Amino acid sequence: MDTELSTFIGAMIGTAVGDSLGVRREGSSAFREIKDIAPKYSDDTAMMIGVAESLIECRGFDGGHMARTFIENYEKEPWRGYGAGPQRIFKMIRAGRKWSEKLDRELYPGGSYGNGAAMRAAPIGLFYHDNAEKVREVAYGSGGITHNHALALEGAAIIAYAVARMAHVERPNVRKHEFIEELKRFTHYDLYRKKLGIAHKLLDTGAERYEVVRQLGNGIEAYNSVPTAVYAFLANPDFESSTIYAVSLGGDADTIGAMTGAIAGACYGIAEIPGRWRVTVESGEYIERLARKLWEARRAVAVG
Ligand code: F2R
Ligand code: MG
Repeated sequence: MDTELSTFIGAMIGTAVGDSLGVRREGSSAFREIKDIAPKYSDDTAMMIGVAESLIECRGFDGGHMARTFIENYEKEPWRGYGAGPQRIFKMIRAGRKWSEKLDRELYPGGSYGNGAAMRAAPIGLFYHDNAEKVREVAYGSGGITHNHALALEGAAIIAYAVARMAHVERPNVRKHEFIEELKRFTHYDLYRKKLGIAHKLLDTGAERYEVVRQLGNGIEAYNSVPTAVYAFLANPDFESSTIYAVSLGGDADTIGAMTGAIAGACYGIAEIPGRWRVTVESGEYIERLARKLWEARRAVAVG
């Protein structure tokens, strides 16, 4: 299989697998490894699918279209466990408000800093993988439909950029320290730079799980989960161990699992995702087809 195509499918199936591995552990405080995925993915994957569907149909980012896609998908399956903010925002838009009004700022001071923009960002990194500024611009545009706190948007940009970079590394030999330094250079925010620096140090010390959670976090806030996902990816040698480890940290396990799965899936490619997960993940065939369409759409835009 074409390496780039394998990256696209790996990142999107990786999101769904990480999410499905963690979804039964979301909110747990115990450190426990689990190896079986749940039969259903959650809002993390549903919204990642929405991002991909819209990028494919519009051959790039269109905020109005992406917002409509999110809403239509939510209305078909409102039981997926969506965050409180997005659910209210979708209803506000249905009632006539504009998607671009930064509606989360009416719900949370300064907007939402939840990780809902980051958890769905993988297709953006894939589609724009050769253009870091476009990755940031579209991560912010897509994130801003539901999240306008600077740290939520930056978290989305970091996940999208991490996925994007995986299309350019000679896998599976990611140079961990260079990669984390690259993310530190990419981010515009001191808090992320600081946390990525902590992740760098933890990589060197081989820290216990409680220490990773104490220093990086495992919460629903983007800044308490995005650096943790980067760490979970870098601290483990393959897709399987990265995602099992991510989920074993507890807390917002499905979302840390989804983000880790996106980066690890992009890095190692679809062939390295264990078959037992690849064949049982919900809507796996649809997600693989979508990843292929996203890859084709990117090639058409790049060529045209
Ligand atoms: N919704 C969940 N989990 C809840 C349980 C689901 C259950 N299993 C079920 O089936 O119902 N998980 C999903 O939501 C997270 C992503 O959330 P998102 O999209 O960021 O939502 P929101 O509402 O924007 O933010 C989440 C919470 O963060 C706090 N918060 C955000 N900004 C804040 C601010 N400025 N000030 C204070 N608090 C702020 C609030 O508590 C929000 O509710 C993922 O985990 C996904 O899996
Ligand atoms: Mg979650």
